[in-house]
This record gives sequence, structure tokens and C-alpha cells, in this order.
Amino acid sequence: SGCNSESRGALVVLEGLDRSGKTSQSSRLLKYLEGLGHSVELWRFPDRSTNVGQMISSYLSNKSQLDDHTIHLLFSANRWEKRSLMETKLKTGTTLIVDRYSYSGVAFSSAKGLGDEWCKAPEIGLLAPDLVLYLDIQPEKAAERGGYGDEKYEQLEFQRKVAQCYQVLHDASWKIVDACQPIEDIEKQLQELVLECIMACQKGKPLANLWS
Ligand code: 2DT
Repeated sequence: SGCNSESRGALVVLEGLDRSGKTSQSSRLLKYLEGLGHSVELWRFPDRSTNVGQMISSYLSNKSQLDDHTIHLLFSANRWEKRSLMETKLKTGTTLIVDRYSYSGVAFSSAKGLGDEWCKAPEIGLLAPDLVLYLDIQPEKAAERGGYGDEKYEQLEFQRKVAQCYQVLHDASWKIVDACQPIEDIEKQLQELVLECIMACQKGKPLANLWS
């Protein structure tokens, strides 16, 4: 084991409500792992750089309207179009830190009233994360943090529903971290959890598909 060329990278996902600290903790993790000499990249979904991503971006900024099912499938397609690159990166030893993934997909759409099973179906066969770091914060607390932007879902009432929908999604790959602790404390906890996960992947933990 160790950092040999045959060992794979880890798929680490950060999830949580808007303003839970996912994005800043993701970049802190990236810097930390780079500092240790790991091969690591920071990804995020939606990936707004693709054609599908641009449709999503226009929807989120209220420049276009789409039926709830349609936008759900676009979010999923946006992950499918990155799946093979994701697999290649992981198999060649790069760890991916991913800011939002399929859990956001299911939580946000089921918060609108779409059925859980329907929401999960298009995610079947995407790569399953080795670790999901859920930054846990009450919607009211998140709303106090310098407010939301102007995008579609950034309203307290909707975030409350999303929080409930996230709750039914967690499985063995999830670690729930209290997002109201000092930033440095959260950072330390995430570092430990990610290192442990990277080691398990180096030792041969197999890549799996959703939903496992
Ligand atoms: P950001 O503000 O993090 O860019 O998120 N969303 C995200 C969904 O509804 N479905 C998905 O599959 C994903 C990945 C969450 C943009 C918003 O898009 C929502 C917030």
C-alpha cells in the first residue's frame, strides 16, 4: 500500500444546505491534501462549464423556466457527462473533492414534491462516493450567515424542506459534521476523515456505483 501508482484516489463529496460552509471547506481540504503531496482535484456540481451546465445555470438564475422533472434530469445528465472522466481520475490515483453530488440532486427535487424513488433512479450507476461529509446546520442558522444570494433555492422556507429531505438520504458513507463549530475545528475533523478514507482506498477498497 502507500502512494504507489496502482492505488486509486478517493471520491469525497461535501453536502449540506446553502451557507453551510461546503465551498470554503472544500478549498481548505484541497490545499491541505496538496500540501501533503497528494494528487487531488476540486470538482463541483452543477458543473456550469458544459452545455447542460449552462442550461442549469440559466434556470438557477431565473433566466429560464423548466418543469421540475426536466431540471432534475438535467442535473443528473450533468453528472453523467462527467462520469467517465471521474472514473479515470480515480483509477489513476487522483482524489476528487466534490462540492455537491447526487444527494443534492435528490434532496432539492424531492423538496419540491417529486417522489424519492423517481429522483434517485437517474443516479443509478453513477460512481458512489467513498465518503460523504454532511455539514450539518439548522436552516435558520444558515440564513443568519450573511444571507443568501438571488438564486432560485436560496430561501429559508425551501431550505427547511431540503434539510428534511437530506435526513432520509444518509447511509454508511456519510459522516455528519456540526457546521456551527469554529471553522478550524471543522477543518481538522474533515482532514482526519478524508485521510482515513484515502488510506482505505489505497488499501484496495473497491469503487462502487450508486446506490450502494
Ligand atoms: P451551488 O450554489 O452550490 O452552485 O448549487 N442543486 C444542485 C440541485 O437542485 N440539484 C443538483 O443535482 C445539484 C448538484 C443546489 C446550485 C443549486 O443547485 C441545487 C443549489
